[in-house]
Amino acid sequence: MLDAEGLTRAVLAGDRDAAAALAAAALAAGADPAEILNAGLLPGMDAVGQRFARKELYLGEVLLAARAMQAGIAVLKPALAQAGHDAGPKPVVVIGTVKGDLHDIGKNLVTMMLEAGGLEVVDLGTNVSTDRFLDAIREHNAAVLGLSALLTTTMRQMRQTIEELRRVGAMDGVKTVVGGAPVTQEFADTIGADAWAPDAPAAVATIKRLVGAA
Ligand code: B12
Repeated sequence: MLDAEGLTRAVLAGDRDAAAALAAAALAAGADPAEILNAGLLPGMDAVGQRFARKELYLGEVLLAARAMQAGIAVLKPALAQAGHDAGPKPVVVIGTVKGDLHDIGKNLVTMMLEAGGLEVVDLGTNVSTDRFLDAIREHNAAVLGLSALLTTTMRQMRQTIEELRRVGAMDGVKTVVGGAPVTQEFADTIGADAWAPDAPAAVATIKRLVGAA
């Protein structure tokens, strides 16, 4: 059975063991992994964000909540990724959270869902410099570059990264997609990104459209 409220509470309480156990129990009972994520784990992180904004939580509590969320996601990962196993070469998406920014929960979700959607993803992690993006694009012959930013300050880094990669000629034939809570379509347009997506399912649809795989 899917105990969505229990999962939400586990994230809010920063209880890693409960988040993992409830996610595993829901999977074992046949619940849809996307439903476990969307109805159980994500509302917990939303509530954490709202309470942090109202100064009802300390940063340490947010970190614990993030760890609980990641423990739940780790349990779901194999089930979420199961769909992505067809044969043949897959377009490569290089993704990372831009320099100065350590938030990675949303980017990890996007990565997971892209893999589940049959794309190959090279995830560079967080605090990724333009040089590291450049090396990875070249090494893996990327079709798409995905940039994530959660801070209004690091959104600016997205522009710098895109401009620098274009300046050195690394972006010919490479599409850029940007995302993260403060990032909007309007911002994506102003920094010359090819696309923006508000969440992980939309990121999959958008990237598949860009690489002609939809
Ligand atoms: C968890 C969290 C943390 C954790 C991060 C843990 C981790 N491993 O990620 C910790 C505690 C470390 C942290 C630290 C900080 N944080 Co913080 N954090 C959050 C919080 C509560 C949740 C973020 C989250 O994970 N959301 C859940 C995920 C699933 O959503 P998401 O990231 O938006 O991702 C979805 C979409 O945006 C999209 N997406 C994401 N990336 C991409 C990429 C592409 C290519 C595409 C297409 C789509 C896409 O798809 C995702 C899935 O659906 C937010 C509040 C909030 N509501 O956003 C604050 C928040 C982002 N943090 C904030 C701040 C201020 C900080 C700190 C500066 C605090 C401090 N004083 O030190 C530090 C900065 C550290 C750093 N240098 O990065 C502020 C930012 C304010 C601002 N205007 O910039 C926020 C908004 C909180 C607030 N209300 O004040 N934080």
